[in-house]
Amino acid sequence: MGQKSGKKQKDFTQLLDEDINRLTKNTSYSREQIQEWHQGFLHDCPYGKVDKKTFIDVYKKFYPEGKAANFCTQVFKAFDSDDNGFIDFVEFIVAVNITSHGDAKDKLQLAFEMYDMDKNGKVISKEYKTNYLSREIKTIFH
Ligand SMILES: [Ca+2]
Repeated sequence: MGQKSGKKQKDFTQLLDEDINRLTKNTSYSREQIQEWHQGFLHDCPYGKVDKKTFIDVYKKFYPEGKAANFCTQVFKAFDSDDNGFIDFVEFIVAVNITSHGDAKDKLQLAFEMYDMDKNGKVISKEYKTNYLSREIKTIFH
């Protein structure tokens, strides 16, 4: 779809074996969990990556009173480890894992639900999410 030829572009929708190996090595998640998250990630992000605008839009739902843009720019930068302007699945999982110290599975799930706004998966109160996420983000930047 109108992609420039000559430069090989990664297909962000594909979860390669090397990606899975990297994630199972660097996180506490199993291969099955990672594949499951990947399915959910693609459901919400069909191109397999999140750009800054989408990311900020999602965050605005948690922080409707403003400050979202500044705040999100920082978080986005932290997640986008190769600085290419997109958060891909591997970056997302690695970043979430970094912010998770004990209860990794629950925290991943919670973070993932940021991208799960349109699905009626689990019911967690908005207030709880907001408090939880702001605490997590403070941890990253302290
Ligand atoms: Ca990136």
